[in-house]
Amino acid sequence: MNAAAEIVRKPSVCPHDCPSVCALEVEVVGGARIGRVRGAPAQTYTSGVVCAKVARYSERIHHPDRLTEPLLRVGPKGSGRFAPIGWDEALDRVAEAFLDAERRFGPESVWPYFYAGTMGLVMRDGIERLTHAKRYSRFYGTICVGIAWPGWVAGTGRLIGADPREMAKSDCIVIWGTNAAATQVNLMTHAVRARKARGAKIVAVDVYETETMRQADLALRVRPGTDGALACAVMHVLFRDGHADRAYLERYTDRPADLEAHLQTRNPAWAAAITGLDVAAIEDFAALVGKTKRTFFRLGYGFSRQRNGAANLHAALCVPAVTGAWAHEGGGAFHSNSGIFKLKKTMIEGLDVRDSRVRRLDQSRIGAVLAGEPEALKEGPPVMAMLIQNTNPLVVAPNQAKVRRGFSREDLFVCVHEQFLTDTARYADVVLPATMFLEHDDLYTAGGHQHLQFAPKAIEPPPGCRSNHEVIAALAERVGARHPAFAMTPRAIIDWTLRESGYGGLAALEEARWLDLQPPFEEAHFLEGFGFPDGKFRFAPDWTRAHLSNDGLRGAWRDMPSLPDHWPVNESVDDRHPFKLATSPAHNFLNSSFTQTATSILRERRPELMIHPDDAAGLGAADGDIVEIGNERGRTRLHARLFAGAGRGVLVSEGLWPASAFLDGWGINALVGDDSVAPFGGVAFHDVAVWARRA
Ligand SMILES: Nc1nc2c(c(=O)[nH]1)N[C@H]1C(S)=C(S)[C@@H](COP(=O)(O)OP(=O)(O)OC[C@H]3O[C@@H](n4cnc5c(=O)[nH]c(N)nc54)[C@H](O)[C@@H]3O)O[C@H]1N2
Ligand SMILES: Nc1nc2c(c(=O)[nH]1)N[C@H]1C(S)=C(S)[C@@H](COP(=O)(O)OP(=O)(O)OC[C@H]3O[C@@H](n4cnc5c(=O)[nH]c(N)nc54)[C@H](O)[C@@H]3O)O[C@H]1N2
Ligand code: SF4
Ligand SMILES: [Mo]
Repeated sequence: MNAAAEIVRKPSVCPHDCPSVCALEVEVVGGARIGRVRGAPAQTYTSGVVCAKVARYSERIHHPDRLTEPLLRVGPKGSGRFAPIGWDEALDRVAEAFLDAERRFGPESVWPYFYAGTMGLVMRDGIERLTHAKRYSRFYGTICVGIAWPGWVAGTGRLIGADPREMAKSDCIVIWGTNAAATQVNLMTHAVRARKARGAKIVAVDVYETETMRQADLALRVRPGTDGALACAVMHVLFRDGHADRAYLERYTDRPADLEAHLQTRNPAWAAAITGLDVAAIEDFAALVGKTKRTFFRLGYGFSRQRNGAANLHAALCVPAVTGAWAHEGGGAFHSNSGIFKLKKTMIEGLDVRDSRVRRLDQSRIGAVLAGEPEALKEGPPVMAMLIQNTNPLVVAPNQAKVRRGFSREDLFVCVHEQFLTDTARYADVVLPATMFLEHDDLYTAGGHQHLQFAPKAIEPPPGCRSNHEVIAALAERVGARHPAFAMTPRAIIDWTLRESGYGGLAALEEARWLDLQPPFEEAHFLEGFGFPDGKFRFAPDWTRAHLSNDGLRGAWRDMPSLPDHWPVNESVDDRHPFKLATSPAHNFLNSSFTQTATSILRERRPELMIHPDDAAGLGAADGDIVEIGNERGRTRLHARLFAGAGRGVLVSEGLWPASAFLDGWGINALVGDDSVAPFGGVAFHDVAVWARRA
C-alpha cells in the first residue's frame, strides 16, 4: 500500500454543542487528511453511532473556505472586505484596542464573548481566564440552558438525573420538548433499542411533526408554550385514577396534598382547550405513564425556550414525582448531567483571580449591551472592545436588527477568532483563523451522558491557524494579564485539572480514553433525597433559589406560579400577529455550524417556513411561494413549505442560516425577542408572535 494513503484510526471526541458529546474514531489518511468519522463502539452511550454531519467531517475540516490567515478590515463594517495581515500585527492591533478602551473607559469596557462552538473545556473556557485576570466585563451565559436548568433545579435541587443508559430497562420513554432524531441522535438509538428489545413505548411531545414525533408510538402535538397545562392534566388523572404513588409522595415530596387540591380544576378538558390536544390523547398519555412505573422522562431544551419555559419544564418534571417512577430502574427523569463532573477549573478559567464585584453582562442581551442600554450595561461603562470565540451572535442571538446596529458602531472594536468568515466575522475589525478540534488537544464533559473524555490532536492544522488557547495566551502577554496557565500547554492544564479533581492525571485518561462518572443508582434517582436540606422534591419551588450559582443574580423578577400550572406570559396572538413562530433546529446544521458545508446545504436547501395548508390558503400562498413574516422587531422573506404537520396558526422555520441565505438579508432571529426570560434570563426562541403575508 502507498504510504501516503495509509489510513490510521485515531480516537477523538465530537466538540460540537450537542448533549451527545460522542466518542469518535477518526480515520487519518496519509497522516494529514481526515477520512470517515465513526462513533466509538466501546463507549456505552455513543455505542458506535454518530450523526451524519459529523460522519462527513472531512467536508468541514478540509473546506476550501476555511480561514487560514489573519485579516484586517479594509471596507465598511459588515462589507466582508478584508486584507491579509501577519499574526504579530493582528495580535498587536487587538491588544492596542483593548488597552486603549481600558485607558479611556476602564477594564469593564472590554467584553470577551464566547460560547460553545467547541465544548472542549480548555478552548471554550480559557477566555474566562483573560477576563478574570484583567477584570474585563464578565460573561453571563444564558442563551441555551438559562431557562431550562432553573426549571430542573427548582424541583430536584441538583443538575443530575437517572442514567440515560437505563432506557434499556424502560417500558416507556417520554421524549419531551426535544427533537432527538435531529439534535441528539444517540437518545433515539437508546429509545428505539428499548422498543425493539422489550416493547417499550415511545412518547414524543412537540409543537409540530418532527422526525422524532414520526418515530413515536404516541405523538402529542401541543400549542407552543402549553406543556405546563399538559403536565397538570396528566397529574390530575394520576391522582384521580389511583396512579399516584402515595408512599413515595409522602416520603420524597414537599406538598403532595396541596398539589392534589390545586390540580382538581386542571382536568383534561381544561388542558385540551389550552394545548389543542384531544381529551382522549391526554387520558391515554396519563394512563400509559400511570400504569408504567418504568417510565423514563427525557426532558429536552426545546420546550424551555418559551417565556413560561422554566415553569413548563418544572411541571413536566413533577410527573415522575407523582408516579414515583424515580424509585424504579429505567424510571425517573433526565435533563442534563452537567452537575456530576465537579472539575476544579482554577487553571482553565482563572477562578483564583476572579473578582465577583466585576459586572456580568448577559450573553443574550448583546444587542442591548452594544446599544448602550443602561440596564443591560448594569449602569456601567459602554462596551468598546470585544474578543469573540466559538460563537456567531450575528446569526444566533435574538433581535438581530439591534445586534447588527451594535456591531455597526464605528467606535466599537471587534476581534473574531473563527474557522469561517461567519456573519459575525464579517463585522470584525480583525479576524483570526482558528484550529478545529482534530487539530488541538482538549478535555470534554457531557450534558447527555456521564463520560469525561480526552481528545488528542490528530492532525496538524493548516499553516496559519492557531488554537483558542494560543490566541488567549498571546493576548494575555500583550495586555499584561498574569496567570500561570497562560504559560502552560493545554495538556499541562488538563493534567493539573484532572489531578486536582481527583481523576488521576492525563496519561491515565488518555490511555483509558474516557472515565464513566455516572453517580450510583440511589444518588442519580435521588433515593437518598433531593438536593434540598429536607431531601424533598419541590412541587412548590422557591424560584429565587433555582440557580446553580447565585453570584449576584436576582431571580424570579416576575410572578412565577407557586405550584405547577399553565403560566400565560407568552407572546400572544392578536389581530395584527395571528401566528406563533417556532425557530427549531435543522437536522443537518448544528446551530449556525455546518451552514458552510455542501452536503448540509444541499439537504436543507434554503430557509423555509412550514405552514399548515389551510393557513397558507388563507394567505393565498402555494407551496414554494415567497412569504413575508414580521413583527415590531423585524421582518424577513422566505419560501413557504405547506405542511400539515404544523398545527393551525403555528409556523416553523428550521435552522440558523446566515442572513445572506434569506431573500431580504435578515435571518430568523430578526423576529425573536431579546427580553430576559424568567427566572434568571435566556431567550424565548420558540415563542414569537408574527404576521405573515404572501410577498
Ligand atoms: N442537528 C442539530 N443538532 C443540534 C442542534 C442543531 O441546531 N441541529 N443544536 C444543539 C444545541 S446547542 C442544543 S441546546 C440542543 C437542543 O436540542 P433540543 O433539546 O432538541 O431543543 P431545541 O432544539 O430548542 O428544540 C427541540 C424541539 O422543541 C420544540 N418546541 C418548541 N417549543 C415547544 C413547546 O412549547 N413545547 C414543546 N413540547 N416543544 C417545543 C421545537 O419545535 C423542537 O422540535 O441540540 C443540539 N443539537
Ligand atoms: N432562532 C434560534 N436561535 C438560536 C437557537 C434556536 O433554537 N433558534 N438556539 C440557541 C442555542 S441553544 C445556542 S447553544 C446558540 C448557539 O450559538 P453558537 O454558540 O454561536 O453556535 P454555533 O453555530 O455552533 O457557533 C459556533 C461558532 O464557533 C466556531 N468554532 C467552533 N470551534 C471553534 C474553536 O475551536 N475556536 C474558535 N475560535 N471558533 C470555533 C464555529 O465555526 C461557529 O461559527 O444559538 C442559539 N440561537
Ligand atoms: S450526535 Fe452530536 S455529539 Fe454526536 S457526532 Fe453528532 S453533533 Fe457530535
Ligand atoms: Mo444550545
